Amino acid sequence: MLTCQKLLNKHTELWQKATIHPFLGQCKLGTIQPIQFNTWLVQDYLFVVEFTRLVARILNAAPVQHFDSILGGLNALKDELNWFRDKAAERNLDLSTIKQSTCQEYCNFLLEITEMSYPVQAVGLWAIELAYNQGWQLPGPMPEPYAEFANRWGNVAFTEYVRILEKQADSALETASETVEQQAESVFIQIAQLENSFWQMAFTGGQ
Ligand code: HMH
Repeated sequence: MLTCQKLLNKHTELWQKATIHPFLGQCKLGTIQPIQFNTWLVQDYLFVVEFTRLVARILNAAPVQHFDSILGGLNALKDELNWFRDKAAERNLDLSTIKQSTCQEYCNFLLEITEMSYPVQAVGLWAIELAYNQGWQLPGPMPEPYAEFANRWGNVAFTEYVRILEKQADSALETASETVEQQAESVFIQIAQLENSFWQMAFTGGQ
């Protein structure tokens, strides 16, 4: 039987690339260039808009026992979108800009996930949230102004939320066919690759 932990164990190197990146290392050191940080911030806002739509579609596919956590996640996303708008305003950033190619690719992929069965969607949701939870948590405390960003996804309540998502994905996988297991693994791999490219976008412009 496939579990989230098995995916992490099997794809260690890929997952490290998704969660350990010079972008985060430079936030931790306080040496990230504002233009790079701002590129990430704007593109992540655009991503989170589409991610919120994904979570809404996952709610539609989920068993009622999973509603509490998913509705909690949607509520947190409401706060997060408003927080992104505040952060962008503080930095005089224009959020009505176009998505760079990596961001667009990731958003397109979110649409593909919801065409698959619920166990695959549950694995996808867990992996996307775990990437940010670990990514922002692993470097340890960050200096201002990045501490606030690290804390948003690295805080213990968010870690707990990701654990619940893992349990839900595992329970959905219990009755999954081999085909569905393979789809879940493929989605996990693609998310790991897209997360790595997303960090990289801050440096390359995502072209
Ligand atoms: C690219 N992955 C990306 N952005 C996010 N905000 C999350 C995951 C988690 O919310």
